[in-house]
Amino acid sequence: MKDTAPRTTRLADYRPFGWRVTEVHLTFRLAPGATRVLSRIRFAPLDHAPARMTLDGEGLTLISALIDGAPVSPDLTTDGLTVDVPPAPFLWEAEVEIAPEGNTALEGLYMSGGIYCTQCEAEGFRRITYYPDRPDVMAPFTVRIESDLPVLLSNGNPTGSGPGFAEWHDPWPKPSYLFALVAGNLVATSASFQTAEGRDVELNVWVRPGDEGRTGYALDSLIRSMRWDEDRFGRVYDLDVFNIVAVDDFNAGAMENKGLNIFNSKYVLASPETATDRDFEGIEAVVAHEYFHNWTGNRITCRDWFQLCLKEGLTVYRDQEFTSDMRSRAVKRIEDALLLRAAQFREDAGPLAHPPRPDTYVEINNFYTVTVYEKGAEVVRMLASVLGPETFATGLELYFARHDGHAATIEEFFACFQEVAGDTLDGFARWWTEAGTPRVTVSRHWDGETLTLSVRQETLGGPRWIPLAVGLLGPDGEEIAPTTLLTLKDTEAHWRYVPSTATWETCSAPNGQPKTDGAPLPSINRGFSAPVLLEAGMTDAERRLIFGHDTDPFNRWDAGRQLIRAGFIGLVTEDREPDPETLAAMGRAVRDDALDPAFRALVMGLPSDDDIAQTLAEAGRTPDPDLIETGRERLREAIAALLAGDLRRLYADLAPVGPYRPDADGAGRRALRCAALSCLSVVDGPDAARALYSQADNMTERLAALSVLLRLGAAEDALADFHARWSRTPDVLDKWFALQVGSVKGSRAVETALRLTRHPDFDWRRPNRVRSVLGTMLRHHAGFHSADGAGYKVAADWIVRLDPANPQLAAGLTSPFQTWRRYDGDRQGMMRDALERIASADGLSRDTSEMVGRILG
Ligand code: 0A1
Ligand code: ZN
Repeated sequence: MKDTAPRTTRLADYRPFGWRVTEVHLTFRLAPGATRVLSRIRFAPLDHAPARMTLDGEGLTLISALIDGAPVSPDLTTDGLTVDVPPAPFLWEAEVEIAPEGNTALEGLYMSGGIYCTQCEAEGFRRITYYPDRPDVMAPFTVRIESDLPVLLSNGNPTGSGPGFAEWHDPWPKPSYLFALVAGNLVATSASFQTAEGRDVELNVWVRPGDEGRTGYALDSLIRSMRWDEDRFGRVYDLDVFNIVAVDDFNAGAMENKGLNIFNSKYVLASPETATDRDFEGIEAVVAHEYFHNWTGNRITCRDWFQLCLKEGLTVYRDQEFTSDMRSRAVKRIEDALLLRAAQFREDAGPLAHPPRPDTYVEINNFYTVTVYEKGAEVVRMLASVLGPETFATGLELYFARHDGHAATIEEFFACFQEVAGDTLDGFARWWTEAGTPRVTVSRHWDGETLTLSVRQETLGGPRWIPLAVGLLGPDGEEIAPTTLLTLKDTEAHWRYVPSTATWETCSAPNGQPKTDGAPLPSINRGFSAPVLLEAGMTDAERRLIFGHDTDPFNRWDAGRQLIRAGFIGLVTEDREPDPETLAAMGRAVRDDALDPAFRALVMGLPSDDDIAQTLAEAGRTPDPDLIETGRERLREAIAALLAGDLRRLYADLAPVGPYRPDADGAGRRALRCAALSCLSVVDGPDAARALYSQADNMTERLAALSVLLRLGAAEDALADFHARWSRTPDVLDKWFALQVGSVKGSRAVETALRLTRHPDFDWRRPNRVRSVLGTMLRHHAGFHSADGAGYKVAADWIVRLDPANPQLAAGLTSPFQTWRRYDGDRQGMMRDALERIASADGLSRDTSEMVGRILG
């Protein structure tokens, strides 16, 4: 049983465990309904060890317990046990029984399609056996698995196997959240990799028989990640094998268990026919992310869960760098900024706001957030830019050397950089400890000769270091000052540009009457150097200059987006026609063959409905989801009308020239071609999409075509065809479900989702399927917020229904409610009712009740 009482864990209460664990030996006798787990664990008391020891344990049936060979009778509680222990090193032995088959929460040991697998982060190991289930207790593990299944895997290196058993030993001390076990009928695609230290490593990607033809890209991504981490960060792999296993039922994307990464099959299985370009990019990034955790997370782990961003922020930073090196750095930066602004800024602006390193939590599973991951990565990226690449690299080396084999804190990480920089870097650390997105205002003063920038920050919890990359453009858009990093350290600072030395120097506040003639134009926050809300007071003409000419691709894209967003808002709030000059500028970029097609596709991407709603809310207005949805259609029509000729030409010119390859160039061309198709369909109807659907040799184009057909209400045949082809391929069928909900108008999204929950292929026990249908509905702005409240009702019904089976899944579905205070009184009332109904459900999990409680405020 879950403890439903809200029990808050506080960073300030951290105390080390009283014992060291010197050895862990586990034996698993696998059976679906009654698995026996035998543990032999050696504990050695530390100075402060009390006379009684507490171990975590949830849902375990204790069969026997011994200390130094003598039976003991621990006191059992709902979340563990306590037992008297000797004041000297001792051996704890326990036998427990668990039922993996009935484990629908997918934490601990569970079964997915006949495969035994584990998920122990954050606190799943306590559902496997009694243990100090906390990341600062690190120990070497030896595991014996007894089962007739053909493939039996655990962490570390294989040390023996025979009929009905296999043994594994992991020499690297690790916390229990990195424990893993897999057993099943699986097949591997394998390769060998020689490390820079000369170690031969066997690499395996394990999948269900029949899926082995779709493992090549994951394996190749792994090999590239291993080489890259050696080359770029000097990190070398440290075991004889590295196993990846794909399972269909998984709450998250993947998990970095030492030497045995377990993946949601969505991030492993791919072929041109089944996976989109986005899927390929996601697989490459997630494989890399999990692999990079071997050093940032596993060799050096977190002291406690408050330090989660120590491993996640740093590892996301590393995987972003990997993708930037494998693909286009500019495009990756834009994609990351899009995600950050859409999801993290939203989180920071509402009731779920928390710092990358929070200081309290009720359920740690609720803190695997965009703030911890993506903002955590931004903080590392800013640290790298503030210090410069060499000092950053030296600090990171020191961190690896000093903390290898330990459980560290953000302070310890930061201290390494302060030490090599010889500076206290005061004010930088607030990025980790304070919530909220800083608002930065820049004003300009030109006296006819000198340009002065005055920069101010509005920040919660005191000023932070804000690194702004700045360049200057001349009147024709030519670059007259290269990118320079200006780091704002106080609430306000002034810099003036000195052309003779091409440098910026700090100065006092400018005075005198400003002039306008001949003033250079600053391009501020290039490359999104700081994750802030920037108000630079630019005119549309200045934005067009940056959009057309800046040397910084991020700011070019961003200026274009600001123009489009302004037009979108004007359309929604004042029924203003889109500005023809903006559309013309967009047309010039889309036509410009000198620009990367992927970049041009991003230029064509309109801000999301939620983005527009957020902008309106920030301006003190109440967003109307229907008006926003219609506004988007009108904007698309205007673009289509103006650019139809160009788009038709682009669509033809970008037709594939060879067989599909999932690389960045090909993906960019397809992204632009599909964007052109989608826009053109507004004026040309469904014919081109129909043709593409039937001719495409890849899922990217097929899915894009299907989405257009759905939007035009002309998808019946294509939908049936798609289902017939893929009904037995779960990861592809998920796309079929998601697209139907995501591609229809808001008024129909809810009824479509509801209808699909009754489809024979809908299975509410499968997280990916639930997220395809209900997750998509919740993210459909006009659908979820439909005026009759149907979206809220369906969401609440399903959250209440899913919660007892899978609390993590249910809790995750509550997050779209976080913006409820933005909307009109009727909608607010209906959302509050829905949230209160969830809150009052009998036996609601800690996961969901914490989320709902925080959202309601
Ligand atoms: N550490 C993994 C993600 C992960 C987190 C939590 C989970 O269950 C609560 C599962 C996986 C990563 O960063 O990839
Ligand atoms: Zn991670």
